[in-house]
Amino acid sequence: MAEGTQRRDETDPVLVIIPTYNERENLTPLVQRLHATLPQVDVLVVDDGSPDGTGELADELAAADDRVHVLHRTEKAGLGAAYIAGFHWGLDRDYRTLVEMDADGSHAPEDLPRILAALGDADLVIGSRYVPGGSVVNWPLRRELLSRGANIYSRLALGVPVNDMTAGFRAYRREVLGKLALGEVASHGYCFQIDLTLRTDREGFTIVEVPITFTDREIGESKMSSSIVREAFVLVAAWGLRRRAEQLRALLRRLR
Ligand SMILES: Nc1nc2c(ncn2[C@@H]2O[C@H](COP(=O)(O)OP(=O)(O)OP(=O)(O)O)[C@@H](O)[C@H]2O)c(=O)[nH]1
Ligand SMILES: [Mg+2]
Repeated sequence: MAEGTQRRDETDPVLVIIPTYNERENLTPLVQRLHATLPQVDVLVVDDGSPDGTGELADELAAADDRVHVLHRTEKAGLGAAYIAGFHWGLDRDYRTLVEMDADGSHAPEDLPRILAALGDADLVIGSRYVPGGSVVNWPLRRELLSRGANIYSRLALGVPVNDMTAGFRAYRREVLGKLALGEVASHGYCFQIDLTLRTDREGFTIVEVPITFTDREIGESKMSSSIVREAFVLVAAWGLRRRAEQLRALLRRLR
């Protein structure tokens, strides 16, 4: 664990950030499941003006429950921008832990207590599909190969010792997000997760992976697209080259 960060206490306030775009049918059961598992956590829904009325539904949930909050954004600007806005919202308040979770039911709220417990010895805990005990349920082979391939590629290019860098179920200590230059983050799709993992590692924070069971969405449409895959491919290559150049420069300095 990085110096200056305090150990997590069970009573530390937790904010679960859920980005939504057309998740009307998924949101209510997910929030219910979450609060059945962890009654004390707060939820922030970050909705990008979903045409299906997810934002209005989130407002109804918030009106009925003090633990639920909503951030409305005007247009679909990608997962990354939604999370950055959610992080700022949480950092402006007194939350000590900020959690990322998809709205589509792929991330089981029942796995969250183990993720939070692991934060006792780490600065970032990633709910991982690709460590022993982790698994993926109901994904078409093509989708799983894409995800596994993206992770192998990222690990080789970046040299970060994390097996599931694209994972979107994770818990950050506030100190980590406070230290990262969030204003500089420009990645949008799942590349955002790789981007933040790399930045967290570069700052010397401790990253731990906890196995989770990831289940493919049953309702609603995936927002995965070829442009999201392209973005990750190009940006990871650029970051990898920069990281290798930094390592080479450090080695040359030592040899001199
Ligand atoms: N606010 C906001 N949320 C988004 C945006 N794109 C995706 N999301 C949400 O981010 C989460 C992950 O999106 P998914 O469509 O499930 O994408 P994915 O998990 O990469 O793809 P699948 O594996 O096919 O589910 C879901 O809760 C989406 O509703 C966006 O542009 N804005
Ligand atoms: Mg999904």
